[in-house]
Amino acid sequence: PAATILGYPRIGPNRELKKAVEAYWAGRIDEAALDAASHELQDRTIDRLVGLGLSATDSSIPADFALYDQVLDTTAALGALPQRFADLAGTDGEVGTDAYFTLARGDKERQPLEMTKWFDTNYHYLVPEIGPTTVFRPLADRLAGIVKRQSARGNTLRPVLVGPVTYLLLSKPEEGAPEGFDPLDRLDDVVAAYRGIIAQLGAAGAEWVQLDEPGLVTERGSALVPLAERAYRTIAGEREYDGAARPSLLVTTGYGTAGDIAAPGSGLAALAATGVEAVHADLIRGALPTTEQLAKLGATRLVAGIVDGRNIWRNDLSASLKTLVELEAAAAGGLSVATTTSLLHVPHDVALEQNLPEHLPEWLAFADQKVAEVLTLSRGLVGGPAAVESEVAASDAAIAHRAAFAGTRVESVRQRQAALTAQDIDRAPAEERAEAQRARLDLPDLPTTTIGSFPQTGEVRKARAEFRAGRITAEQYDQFLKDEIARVVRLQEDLGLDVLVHGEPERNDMVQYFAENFDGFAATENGWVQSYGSRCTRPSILWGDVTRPEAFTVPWISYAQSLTQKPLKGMLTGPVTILAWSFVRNDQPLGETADQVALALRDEIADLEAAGIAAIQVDEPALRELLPLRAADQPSYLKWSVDSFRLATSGVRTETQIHTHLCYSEFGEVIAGIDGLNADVTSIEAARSKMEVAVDLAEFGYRRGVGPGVYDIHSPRVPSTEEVESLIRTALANVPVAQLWINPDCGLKTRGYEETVESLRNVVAATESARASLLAEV
Ligand code: THG
Ligand code: ZN
Repeated sequence: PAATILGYPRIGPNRELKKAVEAYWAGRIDEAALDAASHELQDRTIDRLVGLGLSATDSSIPADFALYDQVLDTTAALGALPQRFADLAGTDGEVGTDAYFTLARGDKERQPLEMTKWFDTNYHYLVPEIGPTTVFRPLADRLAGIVKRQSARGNTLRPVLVGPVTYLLLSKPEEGAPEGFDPLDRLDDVVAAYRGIIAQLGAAGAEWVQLDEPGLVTERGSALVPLAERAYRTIAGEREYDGAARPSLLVTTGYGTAGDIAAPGSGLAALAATGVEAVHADLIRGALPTTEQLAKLGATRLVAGIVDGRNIWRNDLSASLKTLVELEAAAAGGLSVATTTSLLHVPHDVALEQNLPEHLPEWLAFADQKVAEVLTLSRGLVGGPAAVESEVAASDAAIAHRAAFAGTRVESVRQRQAALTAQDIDRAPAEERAEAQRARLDLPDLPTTTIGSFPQTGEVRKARAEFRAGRITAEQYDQFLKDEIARVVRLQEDLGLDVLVHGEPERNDMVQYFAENFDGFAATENGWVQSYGSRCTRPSILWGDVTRPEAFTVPWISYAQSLTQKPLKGMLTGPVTILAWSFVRNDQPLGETADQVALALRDEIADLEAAGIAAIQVDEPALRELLPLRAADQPSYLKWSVDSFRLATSGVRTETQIHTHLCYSEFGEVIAGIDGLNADVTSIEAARSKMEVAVDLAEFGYRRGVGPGVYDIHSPRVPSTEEVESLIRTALANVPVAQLWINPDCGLKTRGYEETVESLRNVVAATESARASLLAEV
């Protein structure tokens, strides 16, 4: 194909897939109805892509239709069930629809497969569990069925799988695997199954198969190239499998530079030498391949990822065409135009947005607009600039408009940033702060608190919807929220918690809420992006210089504080998380944008402090998420990210306590960064990892307040008092009592009230008993 995309949003323009899948789980529709709904969406998606101009017959359109997750689809196509789920296999080892969803969601006895971040994105995949005896079998019936169905409709699709090296790289050793076992040890076995899958897809009519190998762009990328060479020699070395022609193969490397970053393109050249017909490079997050490496591609086609799959800004077509023309001259095997990654990370269609600020739509490209950009660039490459003159002129005009638009550069913001000094990110020494805060807050040993949100009940969501729809007045909605806050404050007093929260009923999402209250941001109405399974978020668009027109959390927090004598925490989301979960302007370094968000937050924090709030929490759950994939890029990231948090939080007095909250594990990697945040109290997800973080903290020698979670809020299970006591004991064995806080793992937003109240009651009881035994010891 001359023009292609690596993947397309699966959720549907009106979240049709989400609705169908959730209806199936709830038993409202049967499997036949789920199939019908997903087939209908597949048909509509393909018809849409053909309508936009992609060819229906030359394998330009990827068959990328996971019901839940593409890594889980690959697990199913390999029949790679871990022992603990072995009973789910069908008679030939196949993974049926219910088995597939059981892996994703668990059942009464079993935890689901672990969910974790897909590279440095906000998409989460299900981690395969691979052991020395995991059986791999070619079981591509579902994917082959999709290919055949579309073939009957006249469409030749290109089925997509996660490639073998990346699949095993993203896997974890199955429980019980011997010490030192690495899933990549099973490469040869898995490769044999991939050959079988590719043969099945070929038999179903696929002319091309796409294998995604973004694992090659990670820090382990260089070391993985020899493994990839071995794997792909076996898969692609011959044009025929057992006498039947195999489909052509495209290997993609989105999200960075494949292989050695010192020799851009060397990873592609190594893949090309194995016999694959096409290799793909990400030309935005990755480096441009050198001419020398391009020469080594020989007859292998280069698929140039030049339209950004990670962001929503309109492509600079002039610049892209120039790059493509240069690449074409050097790529003897031919050049195709493509996206950098699957379009899974962006919403469907700008045209579905009716209420964006007037200036914004022409700057943007969602998935459908990106398809058009790919096609325009491909036509420009074939027909020369004259063939796409009007499209290029429109792109030039939009980019010029954006650069010159007033809100893109706000002088007062620029001046404030230019005047920042080292003092602006510094506070009094931590010990001095701890003492002043102890005197002010007057807390017991092992103070108890929660992370911030309380259950968002159907009632809260209903009231918000009614207000949005104009069915209740602003006054009525306000009163509803106040009543809800009062109820949550009273509940916390009854439970005997020490530092209270207001519960956040006024917030839809911890990032969108801030985007809606800052200038420089726009929220979408329909810009849903899959986060995991059927769950989606609507990332806001950070398009201009950021300011905070007026205090917006202060009224809620002050009201809540007025209801209690106990300290109540102000609640904010930190700059890094706001960036990580938004679409961020791409015309200046992220660190500069982070500082602007930090200054807006700093203003809000100053107002909270002036209103008498003694403890302010600034959450950074996404600090780990944006960590660059390559070690060489990590120190500069940790510098700007940590400094932006400090810029937001260092304007307060010594006796004002700054809290932060982090989740999504792998703390070992960022513990120095966490220390650098210089927060007075840090709460961390820990219950699921059985307090391993407490050991990490001890090894690091962490000195400030810390609350490793003692209640796993990701499960409806109520922990017993004994269980919580045992976690507190483990924490106390590693963290001095003066530093230790007691709190759940994360916010309570997704939990129900019944289990929340019971669990918190046990947390408080366990804390009281721990305090009693501490007293008994002295
Ligand atoms: N907010 C944003 N991004 C996030 C999270 C968040 N990324 C990481 C993590 N949290 C992802 N987790 C979730 C958890 C729940 C949901 C989405 C992402 C979710 N979404 C609702 C749904 O799909 O039905 C829609 C929510 C809404 O109406 O806004 O439940 O917290 N930005
Ligand atoms: Zn959390």
